Amino acid sequence: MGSASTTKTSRTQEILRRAGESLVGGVNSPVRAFKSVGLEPLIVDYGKGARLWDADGREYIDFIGSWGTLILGHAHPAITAAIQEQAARGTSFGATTELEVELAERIKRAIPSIEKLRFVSSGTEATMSAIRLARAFTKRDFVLKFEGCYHGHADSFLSEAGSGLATLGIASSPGVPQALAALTLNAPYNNLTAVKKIFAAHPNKIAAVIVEPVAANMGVVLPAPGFLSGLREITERAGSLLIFDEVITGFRLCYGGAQTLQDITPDLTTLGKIIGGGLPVAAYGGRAEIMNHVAPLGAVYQAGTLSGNPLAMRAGIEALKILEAPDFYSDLNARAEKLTRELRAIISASGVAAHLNSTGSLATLFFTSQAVGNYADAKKSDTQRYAAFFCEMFERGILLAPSQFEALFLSAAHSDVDLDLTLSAVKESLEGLAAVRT
Ligand code: KE4
Repeated sequence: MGSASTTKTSRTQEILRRAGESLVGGVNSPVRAFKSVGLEPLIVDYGKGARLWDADGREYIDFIGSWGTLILGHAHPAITAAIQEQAARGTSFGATTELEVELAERIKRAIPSIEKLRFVSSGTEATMSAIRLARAFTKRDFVLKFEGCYHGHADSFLSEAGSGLATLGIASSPGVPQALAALTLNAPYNNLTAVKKIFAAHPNKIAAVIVEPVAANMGVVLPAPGFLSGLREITERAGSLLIFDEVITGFRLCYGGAQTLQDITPDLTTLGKIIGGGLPVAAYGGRAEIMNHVAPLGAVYQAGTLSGNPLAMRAGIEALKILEAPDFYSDLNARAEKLTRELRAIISASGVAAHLNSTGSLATLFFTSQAVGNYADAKKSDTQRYAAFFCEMFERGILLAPSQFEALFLSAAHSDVDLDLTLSAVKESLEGLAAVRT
C-alpha cells in the first residue's frame, strides 16, 4: 500500500497535469490540494469499504471518508443497490416525491428538535439558509460564530474560520463586503465570558449564535462542561436563536445529533454529509414556528433545483436504515475507543509532543504538548510536524486528513486488520519523527 508516486509518467501525473489545466489548483475543494502537507493532490480511482485506490493502483486505508460522510465506508452494497434501483426510476424531477418525505420523517424521529426541515444540496446551503432565516425571524443582523469553527463558505462565515481557511492560513476571505463581514462576530470556542461580553456590547442585535456542538474544523475540540448549556441560556435570555451546525456531528456520534447526547435543544439544526449516504444532501430544520417563515409559507426565500432529489434521498434513507440498527453506534464507538486508547499509549511511548482529542469516531492528533481547547491552542500545533507525520503515514498506505485542522473519521468498514495496520504505521511514523529533530 501507499508509497507516493515516483514514476513521472504515472497515470496520476497525467491526470494531475490535466486537472491543473482545467480545475483551480487541480481540485474542486481547497483542502484536497494537499498543499499544507507538501504533496500533490491524490487522484482516486475507486473506493471499497475502508480502502481507496489511487490512479496508479496504490491502496490506502482511508480515514477521510469524504470528510465524515462515509460512516459506512465506500460503495456500501446496500446503498449502491438502492442508488442503482432509484437511478432506473429517475434521478430528479423538480417535484416532491415520497422519498424526501420519508427521509425527513426519519430525521425528525431521530432529532425531535427538528419539527420541520428543508433539504438542500450542501452544508453551506444549509447554514447560509439557517442564518438568513434567523435574521428574518429575529429582525436582527449580527451573527456570532466561534474562532476555528467552519460552517461552509457563505460570506457570513468566512472570518476566523477553520477547515480549509485554517489549513491555508486565510484569516478572512477577500470578496466579502466589509459591511457584511462586520455583522459576523467571533468568540473563542469554550469561552462563555467572551460570549457574554459580545452580547452586552450588542444588545438586541444578535440574530443567532451558530456553533459546532463538537468542533471538528480546528481539529476535534470538545465543548467544555457547561459551554453549550451556557450558550442556550444566553441566547434564550437575549432573544437570539441557537443554531447547532451538525453537518459533521449529525448521525456521527449517535443515531441523532450531538444535541441528543448533550440534552440541549437548539432552535435550528443544520445537517449534511452522513444523511446523504454519500450523495449531496444537507438540511436545515427546527421549530415549525421558525421554519414556517421560509417560502412558500413565509417570505424568507431559499430554493434549489436538486434539493431533495430522489436519487440522493434514496441513498440517505438506506444509510439511516443501516445506522438505526440497535448496536451500530455502540459497536463503532467501542472500536473507536479501543483505537484512541491504543493511539494514546503509542504517542506517550514515542516521546513526541502530541495530543489526541477524540469523541466517538472523531479524533485529531495535534502536534503540541499542550491541551487543545480552542482555536488559539490548536494554532500552536506544529503544522510542519503534522505534515511530516501525514507523509510518513501516507507512505505506509494510511490516508489521514491532509491538514492539522481536520479530523480523522473512523467508519464501520474499518476492520481489525485496518486498525492494527494503522497502529503499527503510527508507531513507526512517530519513531521516524522522534529520530528527526525539527
Ligand atoms: P459543505 O458546503 O462543504 O457541504 O459543508 C460545509 C460545512 C458546514 N458545517 C460544517 C460543520 C462542516 O464541517 C462543513 C464542511 N466540512 C469540510 C470538512 N471539514 C468540508 C471539506 C471541504 O471543504 O472540502
